[in-house]
Amino acid sequence: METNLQKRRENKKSMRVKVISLGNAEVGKSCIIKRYCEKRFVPKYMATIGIDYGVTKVQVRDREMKVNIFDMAGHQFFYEVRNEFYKDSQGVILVYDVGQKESFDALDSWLAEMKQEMGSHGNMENIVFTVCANKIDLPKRRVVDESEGRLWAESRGFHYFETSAQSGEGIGEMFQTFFSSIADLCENGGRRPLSGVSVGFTREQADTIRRIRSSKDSWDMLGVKPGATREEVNKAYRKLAVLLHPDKCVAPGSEDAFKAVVNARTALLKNIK
Ligand SMILES: Nc1nc2c(ncn2[C@@H]2O[C@H](COP(=O)(O)OP(=O)(O)OP(=O)(O)O)[C@@H](O)[C@H]2O)c(=O)[nH]1
Ligand SMILES: [Mg+2]
Repeated sequence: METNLQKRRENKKSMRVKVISLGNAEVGKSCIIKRYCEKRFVPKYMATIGIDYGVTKVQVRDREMKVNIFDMAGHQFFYEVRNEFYKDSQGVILVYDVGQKESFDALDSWLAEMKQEMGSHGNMENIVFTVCANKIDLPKRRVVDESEGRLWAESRGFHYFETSAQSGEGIGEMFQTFFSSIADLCENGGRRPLSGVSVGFTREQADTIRRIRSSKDSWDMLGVKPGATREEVNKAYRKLAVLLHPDKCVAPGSEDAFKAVVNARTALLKNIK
């Protein structure tokens, strides 16, 4: 009894983490953070001068997390200011604009700059990276497609999200997954838990199974809004079914997750005309 109580108390302890944002100028780093923290979008471009700093509190499972966010300027000009802020980060939000190929191609050089500034003591392996393919609200100007971005991210063991700071799409999910992975990292003694690639399943599959386990209802499980159409439910179902089909997915728990998704879809379709 006492041990359980102690454990629960420990879990309630708050964590302090540091995250940074990286990516070319004007890709939307500040707007993504603003959308999450302030729930708003500013269309006018105001370049970040050096660094912007903010702090936010988030609840991850039963723990409170105090997140220090360092929003970096993308302009080359601010390199000198940026370089001191790479150290001691637990998480990195890498952003590119899906309408600007150069910003996608630049992701490698952002990683290289970070690695160089972290020096020999820093270990890039024990940091959670999430990639935001941003500005998906402008499909006509899109030049980097989802599979290209996802492959780049997931082959490195990074999360990948399609986002729009303008509409808010993908932002909540991105931060939720990001913070939950950082919590996993902290609980794992500061080491990134085994990446999906090396254990035969992708991070996305693992995250989806975790999300399905913790979903509050069938809508939530399929990731659609209450009141969604049959078509939307089927589309969401198909995406999850392909991802989690037991024939293709070897992640632990995929079979149960797959069954749960099938049941959720059946339950929802019963009540939609
Ligand atoms: N349509 C659209 N515009 C966006 C989106 N995100 C950002 N923008 C716009 O893109 C411009 C740049 O956004 P910022 O967030 O300031 O870009 P940044 O990456 O922080 O730029 P630096 O601070 O200079 O490195 C602004 O005009 C934003 O309004 C998005 O998802 N969709
Ligand atoms: Mg900015």
